[in-house]
Amino acid sequence: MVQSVANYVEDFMSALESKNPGEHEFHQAVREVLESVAPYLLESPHLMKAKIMERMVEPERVIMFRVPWLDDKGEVQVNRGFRVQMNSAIGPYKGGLRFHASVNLSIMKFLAFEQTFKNALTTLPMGGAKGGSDFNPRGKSDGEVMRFCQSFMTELQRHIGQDTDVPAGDIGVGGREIGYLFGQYKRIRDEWTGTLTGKSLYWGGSLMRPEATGYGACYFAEAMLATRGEKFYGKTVCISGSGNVAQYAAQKAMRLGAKVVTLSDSDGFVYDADGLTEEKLEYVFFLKNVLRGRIREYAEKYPSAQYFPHERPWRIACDIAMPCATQNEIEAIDAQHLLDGGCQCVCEGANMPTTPEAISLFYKARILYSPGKASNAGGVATSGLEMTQNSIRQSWTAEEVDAHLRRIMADIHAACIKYGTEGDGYINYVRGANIAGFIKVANAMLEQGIC
Ligand code: NDP
Ligand code: 2IT
Repeated sequence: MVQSVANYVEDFMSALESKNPGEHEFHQAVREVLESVAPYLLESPHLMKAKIMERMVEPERVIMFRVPWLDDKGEVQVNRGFRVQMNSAIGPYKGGLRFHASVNLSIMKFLAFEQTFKNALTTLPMGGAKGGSDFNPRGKSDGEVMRFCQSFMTELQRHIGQDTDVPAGDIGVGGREIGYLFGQYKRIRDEWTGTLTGKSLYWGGSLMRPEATGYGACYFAEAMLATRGEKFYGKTVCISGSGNVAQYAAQKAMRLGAKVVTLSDSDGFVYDADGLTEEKLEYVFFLKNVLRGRIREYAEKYPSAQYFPHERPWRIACDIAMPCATQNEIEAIDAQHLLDGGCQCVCEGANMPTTPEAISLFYKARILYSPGKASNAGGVATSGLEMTQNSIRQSWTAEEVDAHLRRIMADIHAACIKYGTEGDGYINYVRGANIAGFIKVANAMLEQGIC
């Protein structure tokens, strides 16, 4: 059995790799899911016969388009836009938009593939998609960002809709960008619907959506820690990133009594041995969301902090690590540093931030480790709650949304335990999340025939 699982995975992967050459992130994401679900698949002839896995790795639709816009100097700029509509078996396509210079088809496909299983885990009816552009918002004026968003939406609008595909934010796409995108969508389609989530509270957004990914990750980490009789209280936490997910992960971890000692951006990280406070975090919100500055400036303002350029925070000793920046930001060497520093729990806020080699080190060390598709699902889950509120033309209170979010994160944790608990009691959250998400999507696909 072990041999045939390995053979199956290798045969499948070599076919996938030759059909999708050079798409390394997509290969990585598929391999991780496949390794988890292969034993289950091989014992399910009906799924094998229906070629469920072969169908899951083929996006239902890939849209790639030109995004021309005028910069402040009056020069024409051209970017590439994407929307990968991966799977609509359990609901309309749903997933964020990423604006970052690194965006390419491989990254879009990996994110859309992950999103399909993540969305299934939320228990809400949402299919999987991802989109974005290689547009780099860094250093761009508000006017440039607006003109880019308008051009991007001029094409995207024909492919989306409240019952078809509902985009949201991701790296480089926050409240400002969602506003410009929504404005253009409304102008062209002449309709006011909840076609985007992450909207402002002034016009259809949900309370708690900005907080949801970071808070949800902390609720998930709380549940993981509880399996070992532990809590956030008194723990030291290293967080990477300083954007939406990192900011609210830091806020919730602090409010649960932990000491958050690092934040980062793509230029380096800050280490504050005294820990963040509410006042310091308020400054981070202002620095990153209003001034759109660099995390280096935190160390200039607070002498208790040191700035380390071109480095990641993982060599700082901590009990809990929360990677909240980007994919593959914890490599094997970083994982070893974390383990050497006594880290007991790695809870992913970002998508696929840990390389396979690093995951395997965590697994061997038997520490708590959760994949993003489980622990960062609170963001898209709250997007699902925003869709519901838009549909019924009502707004729920923060307490109501938070209660839903807590329940959803608890349910995802329970699903991981159900499908991921190993013989010795160790909870393999990767396997648990992959199998739970896969079963739901696979059954839905099966029941809908060959489509
Ligand atoms: P933001 O754009 O708000 O913040 C991203 C942060 O990560 C910034 O600090 C950014 O630094 C840093 N970063 C981005 N790219 C890199 C890189 N290549 N190397 C180092 N640092 C980098 O995005 P979010 O906080 O929304 O997203 C962070 C992660 O969480 C992503 O993986 C995203 O897919 C995931 N996620 C987001 C959800 C959401 O609701 N927003 C939901 C679930 C997952 P800089 O300012 O220098 O670019
Ligand atoms: O990766 C993610 O789950 C997100 N960027 C959020 C997607 C969403 O639709 O809210």
